[in-house]
Parts: sequence; C-alpha cells; structure tokens
Amino acid sequence: MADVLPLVAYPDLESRVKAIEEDGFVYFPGVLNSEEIAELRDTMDRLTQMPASFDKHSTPENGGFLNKHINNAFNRDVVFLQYLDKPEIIELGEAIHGDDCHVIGMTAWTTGPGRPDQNLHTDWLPISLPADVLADPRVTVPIFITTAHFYLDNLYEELGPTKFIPGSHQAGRSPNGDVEWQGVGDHSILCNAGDVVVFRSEVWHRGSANTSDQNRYLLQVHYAKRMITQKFPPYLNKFQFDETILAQATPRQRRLLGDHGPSNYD
Ligand SMILES: O=C(O)CCC(=O)C(=O)O
Ligand SMILES: [Fe+2]
Repeated sequence: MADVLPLVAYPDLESRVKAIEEDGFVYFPGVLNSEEIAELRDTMDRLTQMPASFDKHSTPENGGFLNKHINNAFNRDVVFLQYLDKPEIIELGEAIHGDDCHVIGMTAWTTGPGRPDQNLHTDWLPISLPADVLADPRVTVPIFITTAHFYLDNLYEELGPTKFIPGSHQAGRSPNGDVEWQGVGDHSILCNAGDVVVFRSEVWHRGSANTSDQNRYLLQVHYAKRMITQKFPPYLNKFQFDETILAQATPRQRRLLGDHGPSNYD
C-alpha cells in the first residue's frame, strides 16, 4: 500500500507560507468548481500539439501511452487566463516570490493509462548546500520557483497521483536515486478535482504510474521571482502572444505574463 499524505488545509496566508517553507508544499481544497473543471478538461481535449512550442503528444497508436503536454496554455485559449491569478494561489505566489513575480510557464497535461512512474526528483535545485548548513536557523534559501498543480480529477492510487516527501527540500540536493529522506519515503496526494497543490521546485517529488483505464488531467502553473526567466518556447522572438487573448487580460494577468516595469538590468 502506498503511503498517503494527510491533506491539511491551512486557513490563512501566513500559515500557507509557513507550510511551503517547512513542508515544501501547500494544499488548497476546492479552488475550482465543477463548471470550471469541466470547461478546462474540454478545452484541454481540444488543444492540438504545436511542435515548435516543444509540445508533446504521444498516443497509444504512435508511442505507447497518451501523453499530451501543451506549453504556453495561457496563449492557446482565453479560458486559461483566469488560472494565472486564482485568488488564493496568486496571493501565496506574491507573498513568497514578491509583488513583481511572474508566470514562467503554464502547461495543460493529459496522461493516459500506461504512463510509467517517474523517479523522485527536484524540478530545479537553485542552490546546493550541505543539509547541516541548511538546518542552521541563520540560513534561509529564498523560494525561487513554485508550481501550482490544478488537479482536474478525483485522484486515486491507480490514476497516478503526485507523490511528495515533506521537508525534503531541506536536503539541499536532488535525490539522485534515493527514495527516502531522513527515513521518510514518498506519499501520495489523493485530492479531489478542483483542489490545488503548490510546491517549491526543490522538494523531492514524482509523478506516478497510471495503471487505471482513465486519463488524468492536470493544469500546471509555474510561478517565479521576476529575475527567473520566463519559459515560453519557441525562442529567439518566435513566441508571439495571441493578441486577442492578451487584449482580455487584466493588468495583473499582463504583469504575470511579463508586462513589467524596469528593474535590475533593464
Ligand atoms: O505528473 C505529476 O504528478 C508530476 C510531474 C512532475 O513532477 C514532473 O514532470 O516534473
Ligand atoms: Fe516534477
């Protein structure tokens, strides 16, 4: 039996910031309603792969299992704009990354039966440090990048939940094949459709195998400090904002997409 994380919903911004500092992730129940979930799933089904944007789309017919991974989702349909700044999620993002934080990516990701286990990993390790140095209360590593996972299914073990080791960002390194940190292994997040988990890039985690007969729908929004570069492929001026979508963005959404005032190096 896989270990399952108790889902703790913290009531205010202060306790959510503390959770992401200490556990490396924070859980938000019921962020999306059933209409939003259905609309997102339908929109994701309609999206088609743009190879120049590094999108992926393998299917049981052409490559073993369904893996549809669409980058720059905010630029593909106006429906996605509101997920740049869902109220409680963006308040956490701005609290930990600063008022000028931005979105460095948004992916719409559908994974089908046959998707294999991922290895435990960090998405990005900004600074590697000995664990005893990190444990010194004088040392705080800023949270450079977080990802918000908007789950669009009721998760169960066979559907392939995300698994985390709480506190493992304090290792100061990537797991490199380790499956435990300080004697604790990974734990599944078995949350419901409409729930969100935000996690920092250096916490040890992994996606797991889909052994069900159902596709899993996930929207990922990657937030970061302003000085972390945005990842909107294709590069060298080939990425273009869709003007009709951009025209519908609020000032805060435009800032999250990169409409910044001048700062360091500008
Ligand atoms: O699929 C998931 O639940 C997590 C995926 C992940 O961690 C990754 O692709 O880096
Ligand atoms: Fe990851």
